[in-house]
Amino acid sequence: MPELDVKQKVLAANQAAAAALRRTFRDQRTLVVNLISSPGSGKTTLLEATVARMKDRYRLGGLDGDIATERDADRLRKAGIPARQILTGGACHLDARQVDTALAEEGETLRGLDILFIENVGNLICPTSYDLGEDFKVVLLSTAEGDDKPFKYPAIFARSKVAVLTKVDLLPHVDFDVAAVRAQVATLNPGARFVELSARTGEGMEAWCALLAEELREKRSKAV
Ligand SMILES: Nc1nc2c(ncn2[C@@H]2O[C@H](COP(=O)(O)OP(=O)(O)O)[C@@H](O)[C@H]2O)c(=O)[nH]1
Ligand SMILES: [Mg+2]
Repeated sequence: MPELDVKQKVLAANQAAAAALRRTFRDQRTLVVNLISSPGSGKTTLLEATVARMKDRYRLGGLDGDIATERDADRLRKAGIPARQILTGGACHLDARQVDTALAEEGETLRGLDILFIENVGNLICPTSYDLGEDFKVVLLSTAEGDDKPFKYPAIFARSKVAVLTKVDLLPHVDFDVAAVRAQVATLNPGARFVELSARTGEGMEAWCALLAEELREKRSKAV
């Protein structure tokens, strides 16, 4: 079978599994956020800071995709929420079946949450094509990574509802043109929300948490 056909079959199977997950999340009234970025952009740190601000008011949980180690799920558990690590067996992205299996194995603790965060495997390429049944994707870019990345990795910026610029506390120390990044994101995805924050100083965290709360409210107001 030609390689292209194989890839299309894999993606079609993933799409079916994602559609089933999306129905489950709708029935459970859970907002699901798929976080995607390069390794080290600050996904887990942002989740830790988010948990610290939101866990008293919302039931939160996490799934963490990685090639190796339980480190990220451990960090989220330490932050005070249920979390499960998914080891992908070398794959550079999570797929919907892995999410389904992890949720089934975890059982009650990740069921019926207000918000489920899925931290994808770190890179800006493979996770782009794999729907996980999420409500929306969030792409993160840190100020340490260079301000040319949206145009270099256009698909993920085009498909993410929210773009988060992380580590803004480092701006005085790096050459990074925030306006240029905003302009690239606006070109690729005119409707995208753009959030600038630092999980370290807390700057921008209120706006990020408010965005999540608003998305949850909106999902629930639409649910029948
Ligand atoms: N200065 C600064 N460092 C941060 C910030 N957020 C994360 N980091 C650091 O960036 C590194 C990678 O963060 P991590 O959350 O593990 O990234 P992940 O691989 O995307 O999950 C760690 O050393 C964090 O302490 C931030 O807002 N400011
Ligand atoms: Mg991480």
